[in-house]
Amino acid sequence: MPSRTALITGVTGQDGSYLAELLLQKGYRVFGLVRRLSSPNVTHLANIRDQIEILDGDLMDQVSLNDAVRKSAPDEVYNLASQSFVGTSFVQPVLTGEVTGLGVLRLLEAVRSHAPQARVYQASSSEMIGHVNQEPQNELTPFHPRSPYGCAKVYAYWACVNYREAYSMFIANGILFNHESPRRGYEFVTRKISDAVARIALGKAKNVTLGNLDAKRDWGYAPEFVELMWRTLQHNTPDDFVGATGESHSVREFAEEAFRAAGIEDWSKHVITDPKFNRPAEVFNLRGDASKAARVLGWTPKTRFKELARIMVEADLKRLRAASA
Ligand code: NAP
Ligand code: G4F
Repeated sequence: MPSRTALITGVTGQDGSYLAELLLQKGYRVFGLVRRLSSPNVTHLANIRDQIEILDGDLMDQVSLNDAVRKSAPDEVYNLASQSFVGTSFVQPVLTGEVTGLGVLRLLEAVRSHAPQARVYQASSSEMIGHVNQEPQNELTPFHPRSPYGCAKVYAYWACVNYREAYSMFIANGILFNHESPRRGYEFVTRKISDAVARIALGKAKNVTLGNLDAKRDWGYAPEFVELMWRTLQHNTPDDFVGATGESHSVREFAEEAFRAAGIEDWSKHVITDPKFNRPAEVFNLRGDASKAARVLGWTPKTRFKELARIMVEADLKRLRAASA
């Protein structure tokens, strides 16, 4: 098969960088859309920077999206760019709506005009499900978003379904439950904990301050989720798939497991709570049912909860030790 071309938005992020690595291994020509920042944020691309082609662009800017799609002439487009932090979406709701919601429509328009045959993957979120009324949650669970981020993702999800139906484009949504890794941003709770645990274990910090310890999430391992994204676009018809592990654990349990991974048994001595980290509306409990992805795409996540906490803590210990060597 001749090599295929992919355009990844959000290539500098956690998922984008893992996906770029996966597609390069599969022989793809990979273009990455990168927005202009005063200091380039390419840490996660260090190992593959010379193998991918960077295009300047921003989900806020239609012209740059048109150009990026035209220049890359992609067979597959993976839209992983977004303002992805739920907490910030309460502080910057309009920006979140512009980027995470309307930005997707801009990209769809760019693809419709310049590469209508391209297959499109939209990284939708379990935050769309939000306030759950069903356990576990699958592709048919109704949406009840609880944040401006969740609302923006619902808009984007339906824009994708609409363009699929209206223009017969190949557009697929991944309804992705939380997935983490050593490349997770430091503001997300798992990485905040793994980084703090490593600092505490190395004597560089004493405590970590968190919000709601009772919130429960279905936490998977990001490199396995980008495999699901790829498989979704190889399927013969465009369809929407949940990505999840089927296991749900509280923030408290993650902290407990992370401290244990660093050899600290009494985790509660090091965890402080502060309501300033609580959200105006919380998603209390998520647990996904990814049986459709298993049945149709042959995708099943392997890394379980304890292993994930261990991977993240060990990576942060290694990073901090190297930094102080
Ligand atoms: P991430 O690490 O926060 O990466 C977000 C990416 O979006 C970064 O590359 C960022 O670029 C880029 N971006 C932000 N604003 C942009 C704009 N205006 N124009 C162009 N690019 C922009 O997120 P992630 O965890 O990899 O998640 C990937 C996607 O999956 C996101 O859409 C997220 O909402 C969705 N999702 C994630 C999860 C999860 O648990 N990780 C679950 C469900 C859905 P900079 O480097 O310049 O900031
Ligand atoms: O790690 P979080 O910030 O992730 P959240 O809100 O679940 O969103 C992530 O997963 C979504 C998929 O469901 C993605 F769409 C989204 O882009 C992002 O990747 O918070 C997880 C939970 C929340 O209930 C939060 O209230 O942890 C709770 N939490 C408790 N203390 C905290 C903290 N969250 C953060 N970030 N920081 C805390 O100190």
